[in-house]
Amino acid sequence: MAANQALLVVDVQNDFCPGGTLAVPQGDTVIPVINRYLRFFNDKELPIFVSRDWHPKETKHFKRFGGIWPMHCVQNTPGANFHATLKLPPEAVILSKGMDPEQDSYSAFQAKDEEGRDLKEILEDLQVKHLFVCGLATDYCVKASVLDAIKNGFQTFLLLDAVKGVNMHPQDSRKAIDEMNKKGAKNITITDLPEA
Ligand code: VGL
Ligand code: ZN
Repeated sequence: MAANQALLVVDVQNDFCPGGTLAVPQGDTVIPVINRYLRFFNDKELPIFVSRDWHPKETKHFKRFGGIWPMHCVQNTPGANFHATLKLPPEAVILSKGMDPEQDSYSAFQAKDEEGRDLKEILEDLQVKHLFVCGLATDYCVKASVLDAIKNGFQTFLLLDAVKGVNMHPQDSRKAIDEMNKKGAKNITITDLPEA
């Protein structure tokens, strides 16, 4: 693999896993596969980004304040922690999003690192050209992140065996994948990686 590739792991947080307040059905079942991608990229010293939903207690994103979602991923609560079985290497860059109480922000391209830099800036700095995306949820944050990656000119790969959707309507994930593919995302699975 060429050096201009990076991995983006979207929102693998307790509240999106079984037992959480906005559980993605079987959301935790993709974590072992995500860990294999993490190991693969880390072994090759390729950059790894992990986004997290990081909401204030009061935000228009939540039902109580006019949005569509139950409370989830409130800053500094256990629900906002990365799932305990996710094996994040210390080099992984954490990007937080959803802090603005006035708006929904689903895309990791709306997220910022500790220094306030956004994903696009960092990827361009590192001369990343190919972005590999996995995580939760297929039909929301993964979709928004993949579509933004394409818009921003990155060749974008959807890691099909390492995503799961909310499926408020039963076909939502299927439709999201179709839309990502139509816009140019390529589907791959772990066996497509060399020597994975
Ligand atoms: C997400 C719904 C609400 C996600 C975040 O990470 O996909 N979904 N907030
Ligand atoms: Zn959210």
